[in-house]
Amino acid sequence: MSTQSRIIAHVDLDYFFAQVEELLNPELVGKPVVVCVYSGRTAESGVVSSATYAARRYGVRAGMPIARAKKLLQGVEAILLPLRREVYQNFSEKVMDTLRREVDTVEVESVDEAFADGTRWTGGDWRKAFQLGQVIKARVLSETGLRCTVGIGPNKVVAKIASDSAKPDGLKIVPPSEVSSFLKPLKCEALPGVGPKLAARLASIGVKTLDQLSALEIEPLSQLVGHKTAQYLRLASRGEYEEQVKEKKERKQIGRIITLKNDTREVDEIVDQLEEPLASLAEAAARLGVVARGVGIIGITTRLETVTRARSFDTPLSFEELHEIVRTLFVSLLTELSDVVLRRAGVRLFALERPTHQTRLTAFNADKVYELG
Ligand code: DCP
Ligand code: CA
Ligand code: CA
Repeated sequence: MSTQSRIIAHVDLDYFFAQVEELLNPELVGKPVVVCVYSGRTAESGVVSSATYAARRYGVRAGMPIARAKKLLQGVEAILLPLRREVYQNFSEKVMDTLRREVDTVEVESVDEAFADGTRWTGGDWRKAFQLGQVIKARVLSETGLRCTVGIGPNKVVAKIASDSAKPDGLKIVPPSEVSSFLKPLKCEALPGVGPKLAARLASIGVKTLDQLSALEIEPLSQLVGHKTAQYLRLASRGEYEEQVKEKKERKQIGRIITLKNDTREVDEIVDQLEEPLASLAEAAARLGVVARGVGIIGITTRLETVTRARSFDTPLSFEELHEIVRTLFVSLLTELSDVVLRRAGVRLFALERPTHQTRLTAFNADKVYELG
């Protein structure tokens, strides 16, 4: 199949972190909700991570200091929430799995974005592109409760710009015949990878739109921004930057850590409390479609020191084996460190790999994952 006929979708979750908070607490719907990363230095220090559209109406934006957001929202009934990364990560993984069930190749771009190659799904027929977008949006909504915006184009750059242009809850199709007219009027910043600095540099030679950028000769552009960037800008501004949608490398490890009910060095007590985190890890591994050949433990002592032990094996471990190894590791750790009392304890799985003969994630379920391969 020629590169011209690819049909690529870019999926971007709407006001992602804030939308998850809304989803988990329906009372927040429609209100100005601001998810904040508190740096912990003072009660107010930190930045805005994500804001609902109701909050954006007052000028609140991601990356803005919390104090500034508070000022903008003075007198408004706004809700500021601390970031819960694990919660959003879980939703993110659910969304990615939903996409993987629908199309062949999914490239996770960030916690709230992915490219999906819909060439096979549509049979390369642009008349089916809209339907693809609708199906993606409907599946993501029904399986996770989240709304997203989908952009579809003949390559990743066009698809990404299309979704940016259609937020929120949008669907924008840019077939090959419309690429040029879609891109031309846009500002240079619309291109992925063009930030304020690069845009300012381009503006210094009078280049503000993609139309102007695409008309520029490669030589003066290279002198201004360097050869590599110039080549990207030239192709991307014409909608001709082709890069395959590729599944990224697996996550290297996954882990869970808990604060123990009370400080202890009793192995039974510790392992009992790690039961649930271990099960949740097994589930996460299942969701990722991987098995683990390595397991490690971590302890934070009452003196706030970190102590760890780990073992790896030649073959993937069953859930029972994991359990056993975790216990053994804690026994040896606490025997060796006879004066240590633990405040927190955790488990991590590493050497994650896809089991052989297993191509579809949907074929896994949490109970069986460690028996495969
Ligand atoms: N994020 C962050 N800090 C930033 C930008 C983003 O912590 N400066 C996080 C929070 C966002 C998530 O990444 O929810 C995704 O980033 P987006 O830029 O896609 O922003 P949103 O999803 O929040 O909004 P939009 O609806 O505009 O996509
Ligand atoms: Ca995004
Ligand atoms: Ca987003």
